[in-house]
Amino acid sequence: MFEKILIANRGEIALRIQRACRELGIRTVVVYSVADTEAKYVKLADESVCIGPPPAAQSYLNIPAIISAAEVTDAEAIHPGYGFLSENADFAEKVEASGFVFIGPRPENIRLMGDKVSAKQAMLKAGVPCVPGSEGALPEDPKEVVRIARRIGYPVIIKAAGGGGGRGMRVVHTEAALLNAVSLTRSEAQAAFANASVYLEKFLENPRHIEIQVLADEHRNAVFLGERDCSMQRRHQKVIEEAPAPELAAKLRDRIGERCAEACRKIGYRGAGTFEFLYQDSEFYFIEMNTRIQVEHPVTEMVTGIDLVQEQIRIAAGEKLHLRQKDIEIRGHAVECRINAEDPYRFTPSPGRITSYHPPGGPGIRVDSHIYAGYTVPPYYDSMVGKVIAYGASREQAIRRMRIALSEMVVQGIKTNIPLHLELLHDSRFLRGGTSIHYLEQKLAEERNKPH
Ligand code: MV4
Repeated sequence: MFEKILIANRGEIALRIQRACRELGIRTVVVYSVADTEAKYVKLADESVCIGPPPAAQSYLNIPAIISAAEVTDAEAIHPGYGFLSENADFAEKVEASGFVFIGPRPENIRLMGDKVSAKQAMLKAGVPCVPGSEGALPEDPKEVVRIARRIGYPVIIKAAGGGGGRGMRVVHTEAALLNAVSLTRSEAQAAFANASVYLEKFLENPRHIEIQVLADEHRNAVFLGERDCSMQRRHQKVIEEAPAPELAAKLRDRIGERCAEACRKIGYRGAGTFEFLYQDSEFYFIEMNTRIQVEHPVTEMVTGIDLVQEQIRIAAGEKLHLRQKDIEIRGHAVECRINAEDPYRFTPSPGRITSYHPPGGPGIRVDSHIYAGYTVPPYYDSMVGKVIAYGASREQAIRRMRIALSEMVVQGIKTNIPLHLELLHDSRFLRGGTSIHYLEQKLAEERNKPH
């Protein structure tokens, strides 16, 4: 096992990784920007290295500075967390070329999944069901493009190969609008991702977002750890996640989960990973694979009892998976609310000093957050300041516990989205479960139009 790991991230996930390291008896180095100098998790780490000024491009995305920090502190491995450099194949490659272990998949696999066209081709070949669409990237010939869209049937969605997570997409309802939309998406993709390659898919009108968590070691062993339902989102930012997905038959979960685990074995995947699916009319359609630990990993940890970050570290150290599929059981239900420093209805960021803080607690409540009274939320990064996770024997119990937790929770000095969460936790459609990816935006639009 490693003796020292460098954490190339900030905020709640930097603290979460530190806790995993401490439990494994590993010393930690945290890198931080000038804006995070006063953060408590920086002081809690065994060592810390300032790597640059507040803008992420000069600090948390500064590859040479991070690798130098690993060199001067004699760290053996680098955990990238989520966001920042976590899915940057060049970073993973440079980390390994400098003699450190990258806690994540092989660079080739990160690259394969970063290009959504090659990801989909690899998954089709590995037996994972995908959204019907073009076979690979669209050709230049407009007649061919029209033919492909006709075969798929309207509405179709154009997606950039270099996009993902909702960036670089356009829905087309008629043939008349197709070619102009393709050329617009191509130029936007060229500008945003330096890759004009685009592909077509059937547009699914009312799906849910359900994702499968996997773990794989470098000896071609792979398991799946059930699913998460992340349909409650606004502008591609998840708001509430839960595990298991409401109303999903265990048989369907096991069937798709086994396909994902088998795909990992086939491509030689290593580490933690997430297969993202759209789920509609009892069918799963693969859209993307994430090659990092995700924000919402705690709901999976709560229902499986498995520490995903510790597993990532063990896998990176070359250990064989000690988990077998038959030993992985989904027990109870977990819900996660992302707590953002923002106006709860206008969604504008609300950085600043937290003047008072009372975190919730009690049975089944987990708080993953780095904040404290007196902490200043910097304006330079994502507005998420933590997550509250509620576990219960049933979905109803988890939701009841979450309501109590958030009604106890006090964060003063900044605005947070806690009031929005409390409203959603009483929403009859949410309580029924199984709402689509469009539900929250529709609900917010209706509320805006209501006279007050
Ligand atoms: C889709 C889709 C409907 N049909 N693909 C958005 C994020 C990116 N991961 C893929 N996305 C979508 N792809 C087809 N063929 C609808 C979305 C989508 C979405 C997906 C997951 C979660 C939230 C979403 C919000 C809007 C659109």
